[in-house]
Amino acid sequence: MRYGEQVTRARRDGRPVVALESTIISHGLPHPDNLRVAREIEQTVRDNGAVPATIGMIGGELVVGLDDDQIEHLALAEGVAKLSVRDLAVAAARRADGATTVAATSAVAAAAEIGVFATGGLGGVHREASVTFDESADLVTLARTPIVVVCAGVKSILDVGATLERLETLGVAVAGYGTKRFPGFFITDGGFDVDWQLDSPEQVADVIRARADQGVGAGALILANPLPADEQLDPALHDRTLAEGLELLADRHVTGKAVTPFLLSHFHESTAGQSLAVNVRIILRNAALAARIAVATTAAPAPVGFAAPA
Ligand code: PSU
Ligand code: MN
Repeated sequence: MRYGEQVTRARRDGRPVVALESTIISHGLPHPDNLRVAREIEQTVRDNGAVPATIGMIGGELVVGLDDDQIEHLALAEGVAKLSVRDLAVAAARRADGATTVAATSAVAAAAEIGVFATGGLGGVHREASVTFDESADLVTLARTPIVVVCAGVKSILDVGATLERLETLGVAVAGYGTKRFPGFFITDGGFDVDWQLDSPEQVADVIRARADQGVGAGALILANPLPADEQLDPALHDRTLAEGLELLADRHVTGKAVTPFLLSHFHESTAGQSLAVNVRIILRNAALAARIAVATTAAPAPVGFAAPA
C-alpha cells in the first residue's frame, strides 16, 4: 500500500482526509464524462476543507490518494478490473490495474486510518437474490469496517427492503441525514424508514467518537444523504427504465459483478443523460458532506463539563 503525495502530507499535518472509490469512475459512469466527474469529486472535497484520497490499484500497488495521471488511467484505460476485497491480494500478485468497489475502498481506507468515505450508492441485495444469491460484498465488509460511508442509500436497481434487513442482521448502523426516510439513490425516497436521523457534520463526528470510545468492535455507519426531491430522477421515468433494464439483464444473461455496471449504463443511455446528471449530483453532494464530517471529526471536541459556545 502506498500513499499519494497530498495524502502523505495531510496525514503528517493531521488534516482531514476523505476516501473516494474508483469503481464509480471506471465502471459506474460512461466515458469520457467519468474523468471530468472524478476530478470534480476531488475538487468538491477540497472546496469543503478536506484532502481527497481516491483509492485504486496501479500495477499491483494499492494507492491511497491516486494522482491525476493515475485517475485518468483508471478512468480511460481498457481492461481495468473491478476489485472487491477478495480480489485485492490476487490482483496485486498479478500486478493488475484495478478500481476498488465500496467494499474494497472501505477496507483499504480503514487500514489507512481514514474515517470518512464518500460514494454514490452502496451495493446491496439484488432483486431475485433469493434465487441467485447475488448480494454485494459491500454489506458484509461494512459489518467489520469502522468507517462512515456517505451515500444516497442503495441503488434503486436493488431490493432496498432486503438490503436494509441484511444491514440490520450484519450489525451495520444506518442513519438518514436530515431525514428518517432511506433514499433510493436516483430517487429521494426509497420507500423505507430507518431508526436514526443525524442533522449535522458535528452530530456524525459525535457518533464516530462514541464508537471509538466504546471500543466494542462496531462496524460502519452508513449515512444516507438523499437528493432533494426536485433534483431526483423523475420516478415514473425511473420505474420504466428499471423495468426495461431488468428485462435486458435476463435476455442477455448478465450475471455476477457485471450486473451493477450493466444496469447503470442502461440508465445512462436510455434516459439520454438524465440519470447521469442525477448520479453526478449525488456524488458531489456526498463528497461535500463527507468533507465537512472529516473536518468536524478532526476538530477537537468540546471538553466535557464546558458548555459548547452558543
Ligand atoms: N454506486 C454507484 N455507482 C457504482 C457503484 C455504486 O453509484 O458504480 C459500484 C460501487 O463500487 C459498489 C459496486 O461497491 O458498484 C457494487 O457492485 P456489486 O453489486 O457487484 O457488489
Ligand atoms: Mn454481485
